[in-house]
Amino acid sequence: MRERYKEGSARSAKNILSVIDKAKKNDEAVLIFLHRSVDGDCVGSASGICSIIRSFGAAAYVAIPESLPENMKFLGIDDLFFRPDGGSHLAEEFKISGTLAGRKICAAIATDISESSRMGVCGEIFDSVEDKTVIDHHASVTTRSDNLWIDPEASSASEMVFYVAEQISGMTGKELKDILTPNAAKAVLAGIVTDTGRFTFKNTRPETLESAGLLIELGGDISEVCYNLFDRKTKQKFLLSAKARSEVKFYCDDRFALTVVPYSQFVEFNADPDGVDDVVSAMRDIDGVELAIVLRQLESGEIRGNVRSQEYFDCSKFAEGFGGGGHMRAAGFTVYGDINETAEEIIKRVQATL
Ligand SMILES: [Mn+2]
Repeated sequence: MRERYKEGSARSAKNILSVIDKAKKNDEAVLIFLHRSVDGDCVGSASGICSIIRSFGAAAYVAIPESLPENMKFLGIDDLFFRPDGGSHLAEEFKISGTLAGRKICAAIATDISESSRMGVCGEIFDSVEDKTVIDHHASVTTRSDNLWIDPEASSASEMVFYVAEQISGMTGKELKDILTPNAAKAVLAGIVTDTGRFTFKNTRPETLESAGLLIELGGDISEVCYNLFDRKTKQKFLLSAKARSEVKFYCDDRFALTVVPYSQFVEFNADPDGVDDVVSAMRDIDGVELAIVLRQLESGEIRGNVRSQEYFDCSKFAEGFGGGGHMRAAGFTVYGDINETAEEIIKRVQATL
């Protein structure tokens, strides 16, 4: 059943094994990269790769451009991360000597992203490393490397990483449970759960469920993952989400739903930036709505757009018009400026295309 991923995952597994060899031989470290506005899939896939590399005795860290969202703390994977602007001992050392615990960086592996422009403060580091490997399911690729595995039909980068782990197990004879720790398995499962909307999106294939089943066997607790990533919420988040839903406006004969959440509302409800994460798919699921967009303004002035469609609208292409990207049915972008003017520009562009 997993036949379609065989060639790509085998190639990627060989790349990772050679990176592990190189790191061990020279006592150097591997850095793994993910995208900014971190989500379950980039965290899950990067953690999976980090666990694989460490299980063979090589040094590896996940370079993260922002703090891990509160709803992912339950994963218990804090020890995998290195935040370049985080002020830790590692960050200070890296700033001064470009090393991590005395080791030079010998290779970069990007998961769920291939472009340094979407890695925030970590992008510059990714660009500076010559040996690059990419495992991603986003179609847009600008990074040049022989070691790319891109499969836009895969549900998630995390599912791809699971196949890489399986291949590495087969190639080395090391058992899968010794390659993916229980916490890493849980993180990889969280990645698949996130990008498939708990196995409800069209990207959920039989092999996606099969892999999720194996990850549960390895220690991933599916109800813990779903509860923390989807259902659990603070009172503040609940109230802000209700406010954002009540302010939805409809355009294009009710086929387009938009809600705008200025920073002042996050302050009013004392809610975190992820306070409206659950709103966009709820809007997309309204009968007759093809396209849903949530615009939120963060403390930094950054305006984030989340774009979801039901059947035919190309979210990725639309987000690219604002410097972002993603998938056909789910995409995002970040802009700066006035949130109401941004909303007007969005309405104009949607009216011209939808
Ligand atoms: Mn993804």
